[in-house]
Amino acid sequence: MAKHEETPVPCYSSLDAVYGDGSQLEEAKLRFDHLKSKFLQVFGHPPDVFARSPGRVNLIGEHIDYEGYSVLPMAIRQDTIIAIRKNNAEKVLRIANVNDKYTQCDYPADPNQAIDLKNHRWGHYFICGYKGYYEFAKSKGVNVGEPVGLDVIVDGTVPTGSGLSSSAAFVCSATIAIMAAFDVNFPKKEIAQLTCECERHIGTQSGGMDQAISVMAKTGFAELIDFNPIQATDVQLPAGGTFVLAHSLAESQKAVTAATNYNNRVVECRLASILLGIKLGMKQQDAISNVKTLSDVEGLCVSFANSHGSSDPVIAVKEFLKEKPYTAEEIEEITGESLRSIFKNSPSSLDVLKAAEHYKLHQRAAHVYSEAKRVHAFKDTVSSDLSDEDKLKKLGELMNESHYSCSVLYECSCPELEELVKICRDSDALGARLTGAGWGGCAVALVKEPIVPQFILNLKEKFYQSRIDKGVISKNDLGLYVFASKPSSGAAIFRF
Ligand code: NG1
Ligand code: MG
Repeated sequence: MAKHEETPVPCYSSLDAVYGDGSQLEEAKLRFDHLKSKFLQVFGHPPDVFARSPGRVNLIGEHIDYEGYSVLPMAIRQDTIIAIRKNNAEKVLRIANVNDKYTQCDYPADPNQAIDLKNHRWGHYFICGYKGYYEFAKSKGVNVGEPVGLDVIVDGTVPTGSGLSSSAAFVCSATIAIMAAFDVNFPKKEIAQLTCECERHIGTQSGGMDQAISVMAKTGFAELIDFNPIQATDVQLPAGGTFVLAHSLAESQKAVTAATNYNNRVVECRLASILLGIKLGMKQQDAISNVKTLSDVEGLCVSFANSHGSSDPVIAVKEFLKEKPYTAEEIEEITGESLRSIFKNSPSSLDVLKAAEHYKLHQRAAHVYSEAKRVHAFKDTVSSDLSDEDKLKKLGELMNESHYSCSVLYECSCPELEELVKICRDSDALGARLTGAGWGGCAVALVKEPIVPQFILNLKEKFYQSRIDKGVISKNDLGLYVFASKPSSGAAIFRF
């Protein structure tokens, strides 16, 4: 039997294969019916095919996917569904949304178009998938023919800016819908790779976690995702624990703040790895040309640690990267080359250099290496012969350590997340941490199953009530901001 990730995205003729047979199925039926009737209303003909791809919660392994390290997310039930149909009459991509907040975006049917990053629009994420499809199909020798128009309607239930990857759910769903409209399909792991690359057209230098889990998830399992090449290993979580997601209500607009937040950290990691490479004996030019990520120099760091009786790469970080932030000049003195020249081929990195005052290389590298270890400790704990109770306790501790590292070393938390994580712990969570990129968005807490209702009530009382009183959110929407989540299934195509 072919491995799960080698098989193409499944195509179903009914919704129950993905949405089960309970209340979720009823809800899904209503959404798909609404999508269909809205399509008819907007475009005057019915859609041809549908696609869906879910959001995700990352359980552990934050800000390390783009450094080449494994992460451990699970898909959530919230997803992006898309209805699509080719339109041979006009060479236009018409992208509408069931939510009036998102007005229709039209783009030319041109796979080579540039995305206008200075004017961010929601439809840009669809264009990422559109460009990605063509780039990939051409590389596979598919005869793509002349571009045609596409009529598209989108319905997303993953809250935006919440660290639950609404963006990847949209990009993956778009890519798969486009493929289905053109009657082609590829192995899931290739789609995971192509969607990871094409989401970068939006201007963030993301890793591949979100797209990989969105495309490859399986009901009932979290997945250990490895990169280079992308691979997914099922992780069966211990019984008796539930992951509760809670929104800090601070929205992180990653596409807009990339230069100071997300891409800044990618640049800092690159600089940290180049400096480590040089300090550990590489020639300046070799390090600059060949070292892209901290995982590229881990071997050197570990050899150094070994010579000091340890295998922990953080020992090398402590020895060779000073704790005080580096100025650009200090780094240039070590590399022998200007930062502008090192990053000359990456416009989004040049934006980072313009905005940065200094670079905290020690802290960023210490986070990445220690977080990579925690992912494996998490996986090893799950498969150990500890009792379920002891496993859950240990997983909670690892989540707490991960949060500390994100907050203190990587500085990707925010006051609202700190408050929320503290309330989760005070409400007897086994562990709690920010999830996703951070700077806002959600926290994830591991909670013993029997106390989940009381836990959620506590959060309502201690975190959300004051925000309801101030009119920040409505009481009726609370279920959208705090909920328990089970590992859900990955991307799918529907032809009814
Ligand atoms: P979110 O939380 O969806 O913005 C981002 C990146 C991931 C990963 C995490 C941090 C994208 C599409 N996703 O996720 O690849 O780096 O941050 O662990 O940029
Ligand atoms: Mg995202």
